[in-house]
Amino acid sequence: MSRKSFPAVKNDLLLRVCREEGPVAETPVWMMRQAGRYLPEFKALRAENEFVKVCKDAHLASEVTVQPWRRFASGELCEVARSLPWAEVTAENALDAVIVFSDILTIPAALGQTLTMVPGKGPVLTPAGDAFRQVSPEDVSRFVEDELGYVFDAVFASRMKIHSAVPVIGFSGAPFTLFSYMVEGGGSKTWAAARAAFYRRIREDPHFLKPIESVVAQYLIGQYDAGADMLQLFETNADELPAEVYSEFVVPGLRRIVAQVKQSRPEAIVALFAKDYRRLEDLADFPDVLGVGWKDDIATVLAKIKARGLSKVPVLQGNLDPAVLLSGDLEILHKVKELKIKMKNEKWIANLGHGMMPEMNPSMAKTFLQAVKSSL
Ligand code: 1CP
Repeated sequence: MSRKSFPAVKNDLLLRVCREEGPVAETPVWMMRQAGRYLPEFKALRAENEFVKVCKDAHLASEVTVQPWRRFASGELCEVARSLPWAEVTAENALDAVIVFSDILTIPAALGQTLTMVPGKGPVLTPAGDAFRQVSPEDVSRFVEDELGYVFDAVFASRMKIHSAVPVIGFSGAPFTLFSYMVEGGGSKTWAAARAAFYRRIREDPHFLKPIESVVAQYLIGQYDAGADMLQLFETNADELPAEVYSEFVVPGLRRIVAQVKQSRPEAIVALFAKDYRRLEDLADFPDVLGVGWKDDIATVLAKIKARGLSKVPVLQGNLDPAVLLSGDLEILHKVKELKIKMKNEKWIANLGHGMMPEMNPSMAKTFLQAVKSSL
């Protein structure tokens, strides 16, 4: 298989920051969980359509993917920015990427667990048990194409819908986070069952996650081929294991996934978001982009990475506390300014340190985007 050919991305700021050697004057920006949850147009679409149906229908999924771009593509000034003499909006397009509407739980679903979205609770998977599908190495490509091809269709439809105006970001859950959800059957406060199962499994076979790794790598490659230029690995549960366990038993798999994707698709940009991992600097030598969660100080993370003396420092992405968006426009402007000072002349993709929340509104997102794009 190979990649379809596409018209070049028009606003390629995000790609340039990742690919070019030197600094790029402007800062690209997007928001984790920008599609869905808080947007009224998403809520309206969801009221009519079940979550899994939206994921599986390329028309609906691409519709949700491009909703934030439709809203934020024009560089209108937000009220607060307009009233401040030191805030001058310099860019026309506020939002520099769209992320495909899907979920990390598509892989557990493909492996045989039934996924349902329970209102007020979140995603629920039927128990993994013995029904767990084992995919042998020679079957991975076919399996991913058959079971997850609908995500590739959603990526392709999204890119077509916006005529390659901005890059489309594809994503996957990383193996440990997927394993946690598969064991628990959904989200968990403590993740104790997931950790317990993980300890048992690595004792039997330290490489037990390898079959999931191959699926993840192939899944990312498929999204790249369908039109996603950046691919993000979400390791939301990186901090749910002791750091030394994570480092010994999980990080090598992340390295293998990134290596496999980069080897077969050198132009693909790979981002890793290992949320709150205490040794983030140890991950700096393999992804193109390294996400920084909101609990970390991005300047400290950068200093620790630089102290490693690597030949190439990854682009950092993040890390505004999403709660800042709930604290008012002035606070958003102050905090974004602080971040800009920390990341001045550094390679940086402005983003939140985790996702948008359902209780947020579009005006908060807009203030954040305009604050990044203004000359604050
Ligand atoms: O911008 C976007 O929303 C893009 C699509 C997207 C992404 C990147 C969705 C749609 N989910 C995800 C990733 C995802 N899903 C992660 C990793 C990143 C993160 O930490 O946010 C995780 C852990 C999930 C699992 C998940 N899906 C949860 C968390 C449950 C828990 O208790 O831990 C929830 C609530 C969902 C549902 C979901 N996924 C996406 C949307 C829009 C929703 C809301 C559900 C709805 O519409 O009813």
